[in-house]
Amino acid sequence: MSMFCYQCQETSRNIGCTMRGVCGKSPELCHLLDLSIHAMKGLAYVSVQLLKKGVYYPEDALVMMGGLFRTITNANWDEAQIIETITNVLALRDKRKAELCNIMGEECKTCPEVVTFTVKPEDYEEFGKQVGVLATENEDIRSLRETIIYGIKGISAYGEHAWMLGFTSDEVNKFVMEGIAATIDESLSAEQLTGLVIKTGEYAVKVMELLDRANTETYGVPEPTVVQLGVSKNPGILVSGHDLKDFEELLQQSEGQGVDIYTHSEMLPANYYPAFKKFKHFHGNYGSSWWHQLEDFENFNGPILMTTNCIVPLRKENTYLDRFFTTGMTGYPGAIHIPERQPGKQKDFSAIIAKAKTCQPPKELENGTITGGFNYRTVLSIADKVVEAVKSGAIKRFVVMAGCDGRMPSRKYFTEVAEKLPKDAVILTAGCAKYRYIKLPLGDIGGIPRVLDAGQCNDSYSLAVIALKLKEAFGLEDVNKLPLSFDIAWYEQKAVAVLLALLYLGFKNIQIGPTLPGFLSPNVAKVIVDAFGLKQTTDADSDIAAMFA
Ligand code: SF4
Ligand code: SF3
Repeated sequence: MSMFCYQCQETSRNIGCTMRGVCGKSPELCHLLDLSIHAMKGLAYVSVQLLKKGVYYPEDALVMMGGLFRTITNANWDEAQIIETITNVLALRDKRKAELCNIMGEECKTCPEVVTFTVKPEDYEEFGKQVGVLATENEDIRSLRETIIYGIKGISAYGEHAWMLGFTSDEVNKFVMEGIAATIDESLSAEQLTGLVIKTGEYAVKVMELLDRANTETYGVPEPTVVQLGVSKNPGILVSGHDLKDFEELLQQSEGQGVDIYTHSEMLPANYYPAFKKFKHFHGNYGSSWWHQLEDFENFNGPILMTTNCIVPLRKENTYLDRFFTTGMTGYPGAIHIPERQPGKQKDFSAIIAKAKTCQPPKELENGTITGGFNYRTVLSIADKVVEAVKSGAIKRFVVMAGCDGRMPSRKYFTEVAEKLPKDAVILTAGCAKYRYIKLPLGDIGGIPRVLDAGQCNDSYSLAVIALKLKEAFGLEDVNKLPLSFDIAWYEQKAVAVLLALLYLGFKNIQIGPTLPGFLSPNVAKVIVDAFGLKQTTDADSDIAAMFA
């Protein structure tokens, strides 16, 4: 075994990647990422001890959130950036530890290994081999700890986005510290860790609510929008990932430069925000979900800006490395990395704009449209119409099909479900899972589109709010009495945060696929299945029949 990773849905045999990641992750990168998480645990431990003494550094939470965000599947492939993260986190850990020792004085006797180890950068990779996932021997404890860590990775990603817009929450920040520190606490039982898994869901709800507020207060409430999929005659810049602040600054800096801006994959929902619509050179969306990027980026001809995951490693025949840009928590060896913004200033996107001017316009892939922009505030503004449609029988069921897309052929299931659902069913979606059906002509029910796209994966929060408000509108005690089913596609760790959020909110009988998470041990899976009725998807016909039974 050269490495071990089982954090995503595509993990080898649904057990773990042990030689090389199915995603392409090398053992070397895996060990560095493992060490970066280990370093973060040390910082979290010291932070929690300081919290107990009334000392709190919110900026340390941002360091942790950024560091954890970098470890999400397909976020960062650049070993140099991970080495820098480890060095910085260890230095911060030591600085805070010195302060803690000062405060504790005689009281301070023992520190766990995560706080005391020292390692030189040239030994990081070797050291990382000892501190990975399998360092926890008991498979159930390991499963619970990793579920908490993956959920917190998702929380960190969303928390970091909100932070970039000037929105932060002390309770979320402190939970990130406490949650990560809990994963090295040997005194916690399986039962206590299970409680923490659900608590992670509680904080996933809080951070998604925070990010929803950050996005809508900064850029306005997303509006129902018809997004163009064709191309213009100008050279373009293609923006992927989830970071709206990057998108805004690029739009501002590229205005009037003869360059058009396009969204890709999870950046599609930028089209729905009023603040971005006013830019005439914002052309529309190009291509499909993340795993199509090798072809999409090749055909685009112009530069690509990756603001977050998912980055797919380039193949030998891909020629776009010289027009491939990363920023924020993403990185890719050989790509041009746009540095962080300095206080009070924007990021400098001049290099990518200059590159675009030397490129050919994009090759047209298609020429249709996508409709989306159904934030909960918009849907609730027509709540009377929706309730009436349910009461009259025009809408028989809502099916939440949010989440991630992925490469596995078995994911055709989600297209099939969308196609085969009875015409009186409405699909509520968010995240890049939507690309499996958003371009299908599924029609509408009395003017209500049959696919309501709320936005990015974090906007799954909007779908949960819609469900909870419908529960009120129908005067129901239990949200599970609504004509509502969940058929969730998952891939990376933000989807884990979303799933835990839904469980925390009390939604039962959620179906996820194409597999149950490989990181759930049989015992842990049984606890979750028994308590929440969590199920794995089967085949489209049987699952639809079960939803409508
Ligand atoms: Fe395997 Fe997924 Fe980990 Fe990549 S992120 S190494 S595919 S489990
Ligand atoms: Fe997609 Fe990577 Fe998860 Fe934000 S872009 S949903 S997989």
